[in-house]
Amino acid sequence: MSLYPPLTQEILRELRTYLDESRVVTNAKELENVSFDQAAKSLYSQIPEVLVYPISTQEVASIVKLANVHRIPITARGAGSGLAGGAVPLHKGIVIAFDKMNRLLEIDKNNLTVTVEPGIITNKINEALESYGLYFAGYPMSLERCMIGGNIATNAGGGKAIKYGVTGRYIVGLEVVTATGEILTLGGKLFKNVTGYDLKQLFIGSEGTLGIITQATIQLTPLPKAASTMLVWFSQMKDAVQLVPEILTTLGITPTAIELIDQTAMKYVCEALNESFYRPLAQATLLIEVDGANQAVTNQQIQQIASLCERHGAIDVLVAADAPTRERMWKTRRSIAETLKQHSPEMSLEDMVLPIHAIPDYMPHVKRLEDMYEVSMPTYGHAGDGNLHTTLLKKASLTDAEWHALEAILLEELYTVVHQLGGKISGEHGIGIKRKSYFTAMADPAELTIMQAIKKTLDPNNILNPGKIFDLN
Ligand code: LAC
Ligand code: ZN
Repeated sequence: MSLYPPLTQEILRELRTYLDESRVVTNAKELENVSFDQAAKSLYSQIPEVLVYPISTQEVASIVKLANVHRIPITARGAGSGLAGGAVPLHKGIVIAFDKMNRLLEIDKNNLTVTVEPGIITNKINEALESYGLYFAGYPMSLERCMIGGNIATNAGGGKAIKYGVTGRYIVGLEVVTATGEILTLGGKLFKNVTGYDLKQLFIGSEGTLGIITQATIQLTPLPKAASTMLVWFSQMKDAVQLVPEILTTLGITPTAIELIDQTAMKYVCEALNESFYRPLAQATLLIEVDGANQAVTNQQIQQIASLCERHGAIDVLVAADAPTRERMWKTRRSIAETLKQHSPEMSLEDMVLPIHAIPDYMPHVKRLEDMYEVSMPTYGHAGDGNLHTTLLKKASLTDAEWHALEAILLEELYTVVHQLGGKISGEHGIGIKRKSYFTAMADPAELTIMQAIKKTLDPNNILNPGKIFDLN
């Protein structure tokens, strides 16, 4: 039995008084399109009762007020590029899609900010800023597809977090519609603000469970004038991962990125892209980048890092000689998730985060579990900030049901290792539905109780993305 009442014709009629007919959608095909995200569809999907496309904050507020009165669940949706089932309307109800709230409202060069609506594709923000010599540095790897609202709702991270941090660091102002339909304006064009509790930060990364983001002001960073990028191949995985903290601590250089790609991930992605970066003798490859104001300096820094790598077991180094080669290196890295999904649509793409010094202790466990259960779990990711994408690929010989049973065992094992090494089960994709049971089992009970109390206070009828992150008792 559903915990929520059905969405009646009367509620639909009311919605159509706020939004024109064409933006209140009930046709089966379109509802199906928003029933899942990038988490395995066979496990995580649900068809909502209605899909709405607001064009203003006022419209969002009206929809939420109505839903709150009738206790109808609401799931806010960006591009549906999330990986934890966060955008799945688990309890049906209303999906609010932000495709039509996608304007770039203001570039304020003098205050180093840009103000946007949530439905803008993240990369479009940076494209618009390029001629100003500015950019939003916290963008995630899926920047060509994802929307900024989803990035904020998940506090998404990316490949340059060592130097630049993640989304939340750059969100200085936020407009949020609360569960009762109030419009909150938090922060502003301010790079510091300790005026009361930092409510803005509470909404960032709350996966749509505490409020709905309708506008954001983003702090900008000067676009670096130079960057140097290289691939470094290691015959031994342990040499590559042991080197990561060394690179960060011994040279006095903060790289922009230190990305890890293991042998299987590199092989598959190079085959898919027809790219030449695969080396059969290399268990691991690091993609390392430094950026700065001057090409001579970044070149010299990348050479220093290359020498350190060569002294510690690197078997080959390729420094990108030009921008197209740099882009080929990054494209290779960015394309791994999609490539592995092609191999195994039922894959489980993980994003555990560890203290960087614990990565060498983590990797042998992946190998141990691969051998023990005869599965392939390519591991790649943001080694420089400890955030790894171990990806559980479905064994072809298993049925979906058998695979999902094995997947649960593997996840339990991996998450236990991560926990024991001082890590957390999600560094950038969030808990959503997918990790809810693991998160609630592993969380400190006192921490979980506070989170649940916050949810109950801000969303007394539990209408905002219910059933995500944790359940309420
Ligand atoms: C990446 C996504 C999967 O790093 O987070 O490619
Ligand atoms: Zn990632």
